[in-house]
Amino acid sequence: MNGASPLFLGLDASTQALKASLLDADLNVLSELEVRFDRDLPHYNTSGGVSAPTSGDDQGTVVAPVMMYVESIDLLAERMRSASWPVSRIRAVSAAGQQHASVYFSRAAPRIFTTLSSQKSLTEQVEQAFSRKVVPNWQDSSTVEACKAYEKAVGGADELAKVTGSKAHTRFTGPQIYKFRTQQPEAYKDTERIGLVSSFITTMLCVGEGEDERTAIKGIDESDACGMNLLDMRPSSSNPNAEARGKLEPGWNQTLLALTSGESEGADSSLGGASELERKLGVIYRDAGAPVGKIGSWWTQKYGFSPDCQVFPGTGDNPATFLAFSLAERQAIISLGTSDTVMVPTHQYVPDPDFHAFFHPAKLPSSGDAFFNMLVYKSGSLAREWIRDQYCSSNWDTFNADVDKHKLERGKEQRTGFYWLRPEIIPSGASGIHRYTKQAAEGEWQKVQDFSEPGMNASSILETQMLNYRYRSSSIVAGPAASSSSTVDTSKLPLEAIYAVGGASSNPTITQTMADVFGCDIVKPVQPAEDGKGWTPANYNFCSVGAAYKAVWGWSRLQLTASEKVPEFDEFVHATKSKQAKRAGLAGAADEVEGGVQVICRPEEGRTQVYTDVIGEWKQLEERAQKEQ
Ligand code: ADP
Ligand code: XUL
Repeated sequence: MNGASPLFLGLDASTQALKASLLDADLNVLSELEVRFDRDLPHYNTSGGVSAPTSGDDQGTVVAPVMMYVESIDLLAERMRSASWPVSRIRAVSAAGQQHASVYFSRAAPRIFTTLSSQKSLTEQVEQAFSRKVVPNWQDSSTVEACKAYEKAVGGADELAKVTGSKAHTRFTGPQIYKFRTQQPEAYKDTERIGLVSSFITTMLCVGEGEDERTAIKGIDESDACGMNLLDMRPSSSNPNAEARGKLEPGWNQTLLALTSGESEGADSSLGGASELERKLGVIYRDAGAPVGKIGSWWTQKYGFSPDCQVFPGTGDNPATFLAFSLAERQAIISLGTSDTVMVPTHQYVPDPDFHAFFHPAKLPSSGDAFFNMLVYKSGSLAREWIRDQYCSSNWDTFNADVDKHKLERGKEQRTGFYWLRPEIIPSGASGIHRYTKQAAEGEWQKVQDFSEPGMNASSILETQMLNYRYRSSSIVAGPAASSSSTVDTSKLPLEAIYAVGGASSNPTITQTMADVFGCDIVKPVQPAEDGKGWTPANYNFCSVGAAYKAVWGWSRLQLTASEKVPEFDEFVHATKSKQAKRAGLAGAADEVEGGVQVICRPEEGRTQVYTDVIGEWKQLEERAQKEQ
């Protein structure tokens, strides 16, 4: 960290921790810090970042104290000071937040946020700024009734997915607000504004004595708003309510606002109906690279941030992670964590009740449509671990050897297994363990109790998972018609490169199987090693780094002259990383695809066709297994 060159900050307010990444203008990650809620703020008595259930809670309630999140901001600022982060050089900041979770600001909030003393902490001053003391967590499932009402209001799950990009989900913000309004109407009435965690952190970055009350509470980022079941994502051609401003006309859906606010259910008119809820939700930021303000005087006076530090809209943790990879077309991220998550960019709106569709979190309003679809699978690492423990001596090396020994081969016995240990998300509600074998190419698939050798379960689960991700990626890449009619052309390979991340991506057999099934390279982000000799794996927190990339992009845009072309986010990140590679003398290295990306696995000759040949039958077996559950 030499000289006085500009620095950039990305924050990640996730389930268990508040994390920060400090970057330079070349997108190098210089340092990271975090505050872990359970460990560092033990007086809130959380476990995994959430409160223990109380006797009065509805079934499925999962919440966290809003003041814990506030105190984590105080503590993070103190940690930046203790670590001597040169915060006066930070030119821009952007945050990411746990998706779906909502924060409720009281009528007093705007005044409180603009009259803060820099002598005191936020914790000491902002308690009265919230009309609800808890933040419903994304793991909350207490809103089943609200979800039913949501789907009914628009004509079913498929319709709701078409309108809002997802079917009704208990964790989504709209059903959560519905529950709050029905159960605590007085507190709802006393609510000045409703934000997401991302907009809450963004708001807190702008607080301080002398700030403007009218703009003190920040709006909601368009991409994060897609996780609310409230935003109408339909293209204007199929959206009767859309004004003619462009091809895509997202805005809050009036039918769903009327339902959530109680207007269409005959709720007390003093609650204000749909228009009051719309006011509470505030503006939607369509350009995430346009600043929402500068860092507040509380930050400049108390911690020495520069008054020139720009604040860019916060977004959801998944959209921010998506940004950390700045995917080109036909690239995807597959995260092999506790659960497996697949994120695929697309230029078409591809709603499907099984997936989530989000607007691209950093697109220029003037550019074409851009989205990403997210698939979430419960049976990720937990199911692989279960196979490892049951059949592979609790050892990943044995699991890997079993995968190699029993992988699908032409002309040999074929095996497929579905291991839905807990009700699955994709396919929705699938459960149980189902195994099938076929002896010859023209034979029939038979359901079997067990395979002839225990180790066969290892290849079976891994191949099924990867075929599943390939099939669904194909349907996203093919566009809405293919997705809705299930007529995916499985002979084509959907992707050209996959970023593999998460714990299980360190396993070379798992990434090799991924490469073979998808028929494409598996890549990892890298950054120049500190000793200048080659690349080092980028083991940083992708979510806060993605948020920081957005801040660098937004800030760079402000430095352009009027005649200079504003670059797209992805273009900007690629160009900056290539510059970074050149500067480090590493451009063109044999294993480098482009600056900052390294190939870790390539498909083995001939293997992909083996999977292409079976994927259609595999899909039929998946449907059969659901019927036989
Ligand atoms: P999360 O962020 O969801 O908590 P991680 O991304 O840290 O999870 O991934 C944790 C998972 O990684 C564990 O559940 C474990 O099964 C898996 N994992 C770690 N090492 C390996 C390995 N060598 N092979 C397969 N899976 C692994
Ligand atoms: C996504 C989801 C989680 C949270 C975690 O739909 O619910 O990934 O965003 O923070």
